Amino acid sequence: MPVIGIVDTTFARFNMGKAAMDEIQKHASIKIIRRTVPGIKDLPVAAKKLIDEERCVIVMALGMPGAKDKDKICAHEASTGIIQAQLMTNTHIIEVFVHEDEGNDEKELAFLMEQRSREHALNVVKMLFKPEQLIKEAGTGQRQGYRDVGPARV
Ligand code: RDL
Ligand code: RDL
Ligand code: RDL
Repeated sequence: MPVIGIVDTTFARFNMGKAAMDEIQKHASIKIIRRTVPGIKDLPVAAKKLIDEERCVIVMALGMPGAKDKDKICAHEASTGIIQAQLMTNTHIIEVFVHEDEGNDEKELAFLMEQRSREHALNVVKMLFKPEQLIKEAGTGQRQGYRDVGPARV
């Protein structure tokens, strides 16, 4: 039976890991190993350890880049690290980032963080168990958190 890994951060202003775990458990009875690290730059190695040491077949890396310029740089660095960890392990690490300034207020931010975590958790379930469902959704303008934008029309 495959194991799914989840890593989130204490920096984030919403419990993203909890939402992701809850969503996965609604759709699949599967073992989940969860880790929490301080911030997004700590996600790549935590995800890699879940793959190398805990044999996770896919990992979700969840976090919240802050609103300042230095946070955006930090997010880019974290993203690059997450991609590197994927290439080193030949394993998907689904990056779930919600930028603090994506929400117009705290309520919208919390909504977005919960919704994006849950929708990417569903993507993980599909990648593992229903890859043909993702092929059906190809080119349909899916978004996570926001409303889907749909296909471009001619
Ligand atoms: O390794 C310890 C920290 O450096 C690490 O946790 C960083 O990811 C923390 N951090 C920053 O240093 C920063 O400037 C974070 C952000 N910005 C950020 O926007 N979001 C984070 N961490 O999750
Ligand atoms: O690993 C899950 C997602 O992080 C990954 O699928 C990203 O490529 C999704 N994504 C963004 O997070 C983003 O900020 C995409 C875009 N922008 C984009 O412009 N086009 C995409 N994905 O195809
Ligand atoms: O078009 C509006 C948004 O889709 C766009 O601003 C995205 O870049 C927002 N976004 C992120 O910034 C991100 O880090 C998204 C994701 N991750 C994501 O995983 N899925 C999204 N948007 O739909």
